[in-house]
Amino acid sequence: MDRPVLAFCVPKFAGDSWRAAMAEHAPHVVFRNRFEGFGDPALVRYAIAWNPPPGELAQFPNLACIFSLGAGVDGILADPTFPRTVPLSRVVDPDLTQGMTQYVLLHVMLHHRKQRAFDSFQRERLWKPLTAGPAGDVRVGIMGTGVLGMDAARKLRDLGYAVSGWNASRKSEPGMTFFAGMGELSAFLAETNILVCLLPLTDATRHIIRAETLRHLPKGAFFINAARGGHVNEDDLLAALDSGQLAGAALDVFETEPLPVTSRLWSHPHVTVTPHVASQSNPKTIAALIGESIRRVERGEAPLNPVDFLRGY
Ligand code: NDP
Ligand code: OXD
Repeated sequence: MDRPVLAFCVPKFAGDSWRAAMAEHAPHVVFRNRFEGFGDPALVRYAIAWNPPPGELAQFPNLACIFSLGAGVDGILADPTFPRTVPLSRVVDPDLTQGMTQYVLLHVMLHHRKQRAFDSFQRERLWKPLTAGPAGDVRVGIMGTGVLGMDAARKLRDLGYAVSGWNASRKSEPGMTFFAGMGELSAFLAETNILVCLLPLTDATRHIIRAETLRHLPKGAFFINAARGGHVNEDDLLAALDSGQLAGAALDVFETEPLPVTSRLWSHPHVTVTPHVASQSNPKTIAALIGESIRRVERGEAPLNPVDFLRGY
């Protein structure tokens, strides 16, 4: 009998480390990428996908499950031919969560502790103490306290920060304040000193960071985007940075990636740019989760962490 094929649908990337990790965690599955050819489309039972070219997944008639290479699935669902009868499993991995929490805490503390100012004073050999103030006076507002946002929120709370979350549904967690839905967005923003975006990119959240939302923040707030560039209207963001409505921003994701060399964000004095590395998928830990999902699907069960196609995340 033919062995099931797992198609690695990731443009420009052969996936050697994924092949090795999948051989360990699902040895009965044959790993194929586009460079060697996927072979007979009818034998493809599984796919690992990240921004696949439109139509690539739809060519496999017998898919039993698709695995996103990351937590966000917007780049997969953007394909209008995506086969919505096939379960799509996304990444929920403690390693990925920890990496994101590190990124958020790093930029919250660089801002709160005024480290960028001290860096510039050092270049001038300037001994100039500034006061950061207590963490409890700084409110970090997290848009999207899901898997990633809630972990960062808990650790920020444990460091003494005042923490709020904004979600589609109402959540609760000791020592935090929660807001829900568009009707409560302006109240959430009004008390946020450091705004963190960790939302999934959907029709409801595209360009949610724009002039009319930024104006609700207290003047001089700081913005951290580690979710998707599509959440932000970059012209409005630059205008808010230029006017001082925002004191600064740490941006890991952009409308166009790689960030075009012509973008003003590269050289803005109050912007920190990182190249979509806030948290990176680890083939070793994620292949173990995919192996477990494959076993579940073969038993007729749902995979781990299935995406709700109606919500889009
Ligand atoms: P989850 O699905 O666990 O959490 C999403 C959260 O967003 C939920 O709390 C959800 O609320 C909330 N939300 C969704 N839609 C809305 C809306 N319309 N209004 C208000 N709240 C909303 O996702 P993860 O935490 O696992 O991941 C979040 C995102 O982080 C990913 O989608 C991805 O884009 C990004 N990411 C970026 C990485 C990077 O390196 N830059 C790495 C990994 C992920 P509710 O529960 O009420 O529905
Ligand atoms: C993800 C990402 O969604 O890396 O996991 O962006």
